[in-house]
Amino acid sequence: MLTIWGRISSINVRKVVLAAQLLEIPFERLDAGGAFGIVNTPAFLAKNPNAMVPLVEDQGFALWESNVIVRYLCAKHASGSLYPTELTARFDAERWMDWQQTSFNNAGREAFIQLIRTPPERRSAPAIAHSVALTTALLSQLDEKLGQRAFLAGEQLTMADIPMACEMHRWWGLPMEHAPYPNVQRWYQSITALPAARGVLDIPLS
Ligand SMILES: N[C@@H](CCC(=O)N[C@@H](CS)C(=O)NCC(=O)O)C(=O)O
Repeated sequence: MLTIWGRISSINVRKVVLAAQLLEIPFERLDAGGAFGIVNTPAFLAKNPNAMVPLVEDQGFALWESNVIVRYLCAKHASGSLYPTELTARFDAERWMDWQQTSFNNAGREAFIQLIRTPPERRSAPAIAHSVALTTALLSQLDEKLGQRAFLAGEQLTMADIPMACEMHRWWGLPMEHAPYPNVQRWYQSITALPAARGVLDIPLS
């Protein structure tokens, strides 16, 4: 059985849990990271020297890096569907996964840290405003793309949608005004309606 180490309060852990639930593969999730510790134990570090979650172990194969884990699980269990096999379709999906991790996540992280993990009296309004401005530009791009296709990499759900759905769960969970992005909202609702989204996209941020 697949073992997933990581606290569910981590967006990167949620990606892996969402992937496993979409793939309907049996798994156990063990809390680790943050207040749960464990990540600095020798046993954990031997499997992930970065001392971070998520970490998965699949039949003795230990793997870290959330988007890589999503790719691995989809390639193993849903080749030709969640993991597109035609080359341009696959890299269309890959592109959105990297965009989530290197562009969108970087833009929105500070607003999340400030609004969820920083006490109100220590929050920086300029830092929040900067993060929101950076993210707003990316949301416009995302909304335009999702006005042209049902899912990020075409008309079918693929691995590309998994990290971005978790990202939008985090963004829309921030206690602030949110501008409407109708195409992103339509796409997101189509994913949150799936039974696989339970326990992942319906939990409060912490
Ligand atoms: N690039 C890594 C980043 C992993 C990461 O930043 N994990 C955070 C939680 S989101 C972590 O482990 N922080 C330390 C901790 O929780 O103890 C990935 O996508 O898996």
